[in-house]
Amino acid sequence: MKIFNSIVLLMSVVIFSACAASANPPARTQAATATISATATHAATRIVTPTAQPPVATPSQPAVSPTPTTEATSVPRPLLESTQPRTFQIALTPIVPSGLTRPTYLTHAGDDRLFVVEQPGRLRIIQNGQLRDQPFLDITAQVLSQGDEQGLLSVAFHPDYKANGQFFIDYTRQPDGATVIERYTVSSDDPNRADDQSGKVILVIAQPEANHNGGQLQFGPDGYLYIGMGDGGGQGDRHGSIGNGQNRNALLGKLLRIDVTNQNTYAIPPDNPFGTEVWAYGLRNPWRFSFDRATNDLYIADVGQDTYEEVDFQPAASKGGENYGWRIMEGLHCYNPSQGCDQSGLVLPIAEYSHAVGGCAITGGYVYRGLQYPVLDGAYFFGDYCTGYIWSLQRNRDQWLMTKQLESGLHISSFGEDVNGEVYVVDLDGAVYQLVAQ
Ligand SMILES: [Ca+2]
Repeated sequence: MKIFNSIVLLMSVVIFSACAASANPPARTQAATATISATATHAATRIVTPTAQPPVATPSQPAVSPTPTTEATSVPRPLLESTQPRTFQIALTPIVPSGLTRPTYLTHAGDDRLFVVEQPGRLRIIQNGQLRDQPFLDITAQVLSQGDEQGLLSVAFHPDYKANGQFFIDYTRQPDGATVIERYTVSSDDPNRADDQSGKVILVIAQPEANHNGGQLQFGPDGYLYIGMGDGGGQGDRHGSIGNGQNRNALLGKLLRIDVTNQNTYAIPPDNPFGTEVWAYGLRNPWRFSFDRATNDLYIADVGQDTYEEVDFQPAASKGGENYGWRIMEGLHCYNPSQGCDQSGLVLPIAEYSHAVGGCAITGGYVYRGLQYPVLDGAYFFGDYCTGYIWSLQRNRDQWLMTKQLESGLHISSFGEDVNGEVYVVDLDGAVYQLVAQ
């Protein structure tokens, strides 16, 4: 049993990272049922400006402290005294402390239930704090979930779900691992059961390798379905002469935007920037992205290659077409070529952290817009899969303040929101926590 546990831990450490060789699994010091909390200090908060900068050498960093401290991103920036971040302390309160099988995502359907995605191919419901035994949907037979990054990866309920009962899932299929976007409908007589015969495949995208499948679905404030697609996998976006990220004719390495309302499959919105499904490009593996429900701004967490993890930002007024840089750049640094890369036209991240100080694979989260903790309002929370660190990003005009809030020790596979905007943390080891202010 002990050996088995070790194997599971080793396997789970490399999930979602194509480059986890240098990552060390975090020590699990918290009991699963205990509230995870820490005191964060903010004196060292630094500011990341979104302007393009030439590559900057990373200063040597001290060993990661076992106690949470506020930490700058890896690129040294001047500390701007005039900007004051809101200070707060967060903690994680267990909602479902165990019992989920490799949960990869959490969302809601416009009511008080939480829907949790299990990677092997099930959707589960948490209702009144209890995990229902009966899955909402079970499609394990058609899901390929062998590679660490394969499986059922997310679900998005249609904005008009109450009327049409439609939801959309993103998974890698049997037997070839291609990405499938499929529509299902709730059963006519049970709100806690999907009609498992209602599946309608609307989009299939071939995957050349097992990793970098993206997997996030979100309906935007415009009612269109946004789909995060990884670059197809392997090291360094090696497929094609310029990789997939920079190839605007490929659907890999992109944020896609399609119209699925009143469609048999889908239509391309007339205002997409290139006349195709592509909304934005130059992404490596945008495993998680989200819209700020108050401002409609878009936050994309793009998993890095060997060294840097990044958060990309798209203002609500964007018309699409952004090039977020991969594989020309990894974070704020040239990648291909490794020096002197042409950064013209690229949209650089608003924040990054290095593997040396932060982890191995970024997990994007949400801007807090809930009701319970007004002090958190407007802060974007995200984490790292390998270390379990959780950071906040707060905007002050054109400056972004990144603060490490918590060392959770969890394998953070995702964040999620409920209907009221409260934020949750999903632990791949089988638990769901609510993010709270202390
Ligand atoms: Ca980038």
